[in-house]
Amino acid sequence: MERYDPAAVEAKWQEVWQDAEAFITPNPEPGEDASRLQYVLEMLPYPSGDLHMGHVKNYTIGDALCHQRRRHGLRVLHPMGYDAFGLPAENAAIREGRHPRDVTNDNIAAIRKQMKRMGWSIDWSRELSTAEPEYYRWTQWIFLLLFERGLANKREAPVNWCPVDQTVLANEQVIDGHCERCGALVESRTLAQWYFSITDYAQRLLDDMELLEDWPERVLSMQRNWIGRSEGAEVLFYQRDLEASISVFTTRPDTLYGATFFVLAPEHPLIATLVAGTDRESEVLDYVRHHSARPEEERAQDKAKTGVDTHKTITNPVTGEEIPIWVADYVLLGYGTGAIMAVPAHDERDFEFAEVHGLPIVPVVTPADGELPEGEAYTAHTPDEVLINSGAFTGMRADEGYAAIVASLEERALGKPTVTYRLRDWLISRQRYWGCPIPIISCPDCGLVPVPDDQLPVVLPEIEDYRPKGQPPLATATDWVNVPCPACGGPAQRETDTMDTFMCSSWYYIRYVDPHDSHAAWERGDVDRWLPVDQYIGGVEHAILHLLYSRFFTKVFYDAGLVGFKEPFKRLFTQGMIYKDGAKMSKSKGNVVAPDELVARYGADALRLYVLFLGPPEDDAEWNDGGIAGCYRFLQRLWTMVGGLAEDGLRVTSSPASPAGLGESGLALARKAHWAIDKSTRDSAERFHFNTAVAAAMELLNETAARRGEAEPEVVGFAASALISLIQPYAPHIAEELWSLLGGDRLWCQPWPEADAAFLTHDTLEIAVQVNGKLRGRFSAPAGSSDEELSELARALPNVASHLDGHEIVRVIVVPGKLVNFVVR
Ligand code: ANZ
Ligand code: ZN
Repeated sequence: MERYDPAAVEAKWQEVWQDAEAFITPNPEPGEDASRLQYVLEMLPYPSGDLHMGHVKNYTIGDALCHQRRRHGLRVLHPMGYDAFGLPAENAAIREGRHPRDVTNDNIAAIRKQMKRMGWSIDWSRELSTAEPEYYRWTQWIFLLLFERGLANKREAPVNWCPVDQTVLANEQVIDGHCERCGALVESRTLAQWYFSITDYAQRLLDDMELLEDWPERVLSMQRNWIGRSEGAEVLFYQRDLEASISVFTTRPDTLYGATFFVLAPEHPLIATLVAGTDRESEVLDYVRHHSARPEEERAQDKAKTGVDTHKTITNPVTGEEIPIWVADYVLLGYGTGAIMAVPAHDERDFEFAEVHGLPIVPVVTPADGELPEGEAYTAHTPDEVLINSGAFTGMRADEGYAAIVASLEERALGKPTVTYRLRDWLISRQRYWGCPIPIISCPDCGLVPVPDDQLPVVLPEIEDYRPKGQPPLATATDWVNVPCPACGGPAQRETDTMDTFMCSSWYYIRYVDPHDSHAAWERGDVDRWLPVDQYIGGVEHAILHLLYSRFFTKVFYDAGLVGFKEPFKRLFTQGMIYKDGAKMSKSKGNVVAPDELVARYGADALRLYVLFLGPPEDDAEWNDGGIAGCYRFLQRLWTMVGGLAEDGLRVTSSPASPAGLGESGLALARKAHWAIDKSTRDSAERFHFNTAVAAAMELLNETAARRGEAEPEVVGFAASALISLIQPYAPHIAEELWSLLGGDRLWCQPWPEADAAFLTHDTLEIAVQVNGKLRGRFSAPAGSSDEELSELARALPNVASHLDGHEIVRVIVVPGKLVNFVVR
């Protein structure tokens, strides 16, 4: 037997698989049994450099599932692609004086090579890159679909502007007021921007969570919070000088009598008119200038409540009183209506503000026992609380008061019940080069005109300098920008913003169905046969935006009759992170373990095995350099043992038909093999606990090695076959090699082994019995006996009974499957 040489074995089988087109999965024929189709998908990588260990874990989990499902007779779609547009490649290109396309394609080439080296069973015929015109032609088509459906709008809005990257940032790219990418302090600017109306879908994004099976609860709740549904009322407050009403959103209309002041967000459009020509104008506008720039997340959490008095008042619609109007940045423009009625007695933020600025505090709700807290807002919602100081509504229970006040406002056309969502429209414009061009032409006469379908794709123009200089880089390509209007033929200009890359990655899972179709983005028939994705696998860092945007797109496609399903990902699995020395493995922490070096040293199989062996895959795991060596040694032992068995003439063997007639050792080994099949199938298929599945295979190796001299050769052959078969999804190369060494063929398409109940149920275990730690007897018990059953059986042994006699049993310690210890006095 030759030495285990992973590099040689792995190269050999990768070639075999490629020649056999083992993992290429054509689309099903129209009549084909759809229950056999499985779409297993891992989130596509962003090609910013090499693959890191997080990718290795992600794709190894997905690959293990694919192998198992194929071997369960399912037809598995397992594609791969690259999320190839985006800032990091562009910034790297600027640094290196290269074209972003070249940087990206080099990275893709490196990643592809690494992926192939890992031996993942990917259908490479479906490979795609979102930065290729072949793909982004359809991203543009989707943009126009949204545009035609009224879901893509251009409007002026204050945006987060990164002065270093010279681009707009989404709210979630602003961390503590700084740019997520470069760390620069973010500024506020007003720009005309493209938005997708995802907010129109807020309620459906909530309701359809019902259709999601097996999504992690924490991801569902993150989505729910992000959407942030709030029920309440809209109330109109009349402002005399403006001769207009300003509307507020409140979740507590029952507290309307306690609204003692009114607050506008600094960006509120009425402020300038309100203070125009007054002696407060310069101070108020000064405040507006300085406070609009602060990111909303920060403002929402802020303790110090800054604000400025406009010296204007507004009428409380129920008390008729004039209450002061303030401008303060704890009120956000983008939520509700951008204005609030402040009820300091019952809202903490308003209370702090009133304290700081000396504004009146009037309690209007009190708990049933009448005790209002001192020096703080009363915000608790107790069931029987009642309204006080509330005119005709005084004495009502708060929930009745709520309904009655809203009804009376509605009667006077001063308010109505409403639902508000925290979710914002999706800002998709980016003022950068390396992205998908927005297929719109702006004409002075016709407005915003879609680029006609036969002129798609709008190909990204070649330009000299990608560096942003205040205007989008595409604006410098004047020959490209200036085009005749498709509607009237007059001079017009192309849109010079590019799209947020989240747009590219929100529909790729559909394109995989037919990635090279040049006539359509997809064919509905094929798509409806494969989708929704049966199992999606990715990092929890994408739990919100990527999934929400993909869900939104799918609903738009559904509404347009382009797909027959409402949710793209039926099941979702989110993997835990890999830590090293207590910190998340990342380039910036300098604690990255590079997959390449490990593969070179131990082989892809050992690395695959190790990332699965780290622990339950949903948990965060600590990297341990010694661990992979352990997995490598296991494979080496397996190699040596199977090599020996092959020399002894053993072949791939199926299970003995029944336990009858087997010797003691053969029976024990056959049982162990069935136990391993049962355990590793259940642990991996039901819970994705590949770690315990691998551990079961390791136990089976030990048992086989120990019993090979005594057990019947067929049983040894069976145990070895089962072992190889079970580790195939994790270490497919060595498994294939050893399988063929035992005379087997194409393990990747052999049926998954089945555990035979006849070998499982009668398992008995030998239990030792101690009294005060001294061994007093042994007995056999069926595996799976409960603690109570075991202690009953133990107590019945004569020698144990005599040692218990006359003593008080203080404690019974049961070590399941091993030991019962009576502690007596
Ligand atoms: C009066 C009131 C009384 C409120 C009370 C609360 C308690 P959620 O539950 O998160 O939806 N609000 C409304 N729009 C706002 C904005 N643009 N910026 C900051 N705060 C805003 O929060 C809804 C409540 O947040 C609303 O109800 C409003 O304050 C405030 F005892 O109105 B409430
Ligand atoms: Zn025109």
